[in-house]
Amino acid sequence: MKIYGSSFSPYARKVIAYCIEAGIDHELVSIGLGSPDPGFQAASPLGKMPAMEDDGFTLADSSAIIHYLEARHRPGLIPQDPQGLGKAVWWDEVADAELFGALQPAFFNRIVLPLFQRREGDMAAADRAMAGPVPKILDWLEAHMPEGDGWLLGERLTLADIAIASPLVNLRHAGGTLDAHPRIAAFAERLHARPCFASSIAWEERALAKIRG
Ligand SMILES: N[C@@H](CCC(=O)N[C@@H](CS)C(=O)NCC(=O)O)C(=O)O
Repeated sequence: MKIYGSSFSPYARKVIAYCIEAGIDHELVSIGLGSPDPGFQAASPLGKMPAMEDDGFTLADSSAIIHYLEARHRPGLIPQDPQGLGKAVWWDEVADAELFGALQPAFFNRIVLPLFQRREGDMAAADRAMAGPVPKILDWLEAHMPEGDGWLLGERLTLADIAIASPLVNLRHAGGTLDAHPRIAAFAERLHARPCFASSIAWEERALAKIRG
């Protein structure tokens, strides 16, 4: 199976981490935003990453891809009981829309524009995001973190944990800290140390250091 995307994308990173946790063989075809790669263009009707191709079947959108893979391989990373399933979908949406939604202006203007596209970022927009929407969603998340070594949906790691952990990597890249959110910090440290995130984070940090010179 091919995954088209960049591990800097929280959505692509989520799919890659899911595949590693699930033990699903995959090849990352590394592309940039709006890539003309014909395989990516064929797999992603709206030109957004990630997209995938699996035995000739193409699909875009991180959540759609993960639900397809869960149905195809049954690794058990998404609960199948109605309530567990509903909660997993909900946490995935919180991660994609609320957490990364709040953070996106900071990541885009501090990292994507200046470092990847060599264009000036809107630092005021980045600072506004980091001063308002980001702490607001982090405050909420802090109050809903699992106790101790627990997981968001109970006793085992699920898509919910992978989905929330992924944009927390972008927070780190964008210069955000979790000093005021110790429970999220402990969760992030635990999740980001897992092989499913650790190697991509190390690669991303090396790439950023190289670009920054
Ligand atoms: N809901 C989509 C969001 C995908 C998305 O917005 N990806 C961004 C990169 S992080 C993208 O490709 N943006 C390019 C564009 O909007 O044209 C998913 O979960 O995959």
